Amino acid sequence: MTETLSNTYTNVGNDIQSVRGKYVDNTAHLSTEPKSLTELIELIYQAFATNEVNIDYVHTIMRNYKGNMREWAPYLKFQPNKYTRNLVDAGNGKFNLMILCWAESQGSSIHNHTNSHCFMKCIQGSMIETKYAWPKEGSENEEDAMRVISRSELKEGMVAYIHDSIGLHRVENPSHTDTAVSLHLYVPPYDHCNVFDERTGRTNEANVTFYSIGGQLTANE
Ligand code: CSS
Ligand code: FE2
Repeated sequence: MTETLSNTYTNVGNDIQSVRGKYVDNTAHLSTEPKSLTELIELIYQAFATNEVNIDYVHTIMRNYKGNMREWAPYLKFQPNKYTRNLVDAGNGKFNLMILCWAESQGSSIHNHTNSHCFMKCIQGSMIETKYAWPKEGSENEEDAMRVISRSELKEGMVAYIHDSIGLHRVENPSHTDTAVSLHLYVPPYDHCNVFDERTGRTNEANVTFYSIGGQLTANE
């Protein structure tokens, strides 16, 4: 499988460039080296003190954050039937930081991000991200409704970025023997998205829920 993958994220810069709006550098005074999860969260809050989203800065601190199992432990909750979404910080309504736990072979459906900026860092294991173009409306030919744009391996420590203006994606833990864990930052938060049928491109709205919040299981458990 690995031969078919482009195993670097050299296109991240271009992706970000393509969605960057008015650029206001309100982050020049901030550290770019968060030394703990708490410090990462503090820096994200400071970065969003105004309404401008400096996505380059956010990408930098997500990339530079190393972290360790001890600080992730409260959010590491796996389920046999579906990957779990575990809220770390609700970001005062401006962002959501969460840890997603992927048991062996688990993956998402193809989905969009409701106009949110999505940063995803693989913090344990390795993942595959397949990006798709939005399906053409009224396409006659169902068979090629969902066109793959790229397929990349996200190795431990790497950060991916997507936004609806780039396309859709599916994220998977390709390992049959190992779990994977990822740290996600969504700016702004969203509570529903669209999921797409790979064969037909047909779409349905889906609510997104948390398996745990602040380390406590929710009613969705
Ligand atoms: N967007 C998916 C995970 S892949 S980025 C989710 O929030 O569940
Ligand atoms: Fe996603």
